[in-house]
Amino acid sequence: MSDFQQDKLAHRFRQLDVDGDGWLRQDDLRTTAGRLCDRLVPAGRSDLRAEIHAAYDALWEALREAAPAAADGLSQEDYTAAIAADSGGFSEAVRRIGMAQFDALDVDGNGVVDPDELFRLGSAYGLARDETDALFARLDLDGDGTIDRTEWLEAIQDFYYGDDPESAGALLFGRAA
Ligand SMILES: [Ca+2]
Ligand SMILES: [Ca+2]
Repeated sequence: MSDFQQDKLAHRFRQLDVDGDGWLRQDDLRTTAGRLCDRLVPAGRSDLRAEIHAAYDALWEALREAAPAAADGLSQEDYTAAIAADSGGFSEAVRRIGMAQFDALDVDGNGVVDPDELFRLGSAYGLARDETDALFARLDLDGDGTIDRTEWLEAIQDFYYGDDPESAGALLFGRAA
């Protein structure tokens, strides 16, 4: 794993370690899932809330499986090592979270995310319209003016496993999530 990848995961670890005690525990992930739901899931979509919580529980199980020596919490080193050693459970849980995020983002349910829908998410995280529009342009890999499910999942995958600082995935969790 490159220094750039390690830095990205260290940054993500600090975001996920909500209480900031240096240990990632299931409580941290449950808080993260709850905040994501509050910011993203439209009213009346309790099915999506449940799916996001279930997917974060699956993420925790996958991390625990990949870091068997860790007790009830993972250090930053444990977290990075668990992702590197993952046998598939982590990437599957990340994909599951990404799918649920996409469904929550796609407020009008037309199967693609448009710039307004991305801004709705970004503004909940304090991003300005020009920032979410710039992110949108990078996420829209084929340039057709919408983000489809494949493009969204590719960016998330790229965040965890990619090595290109200029990619959309590298920016995804910068300030946006
Ligand atoms: Ca849409
Ligand atoms: Ca597109």
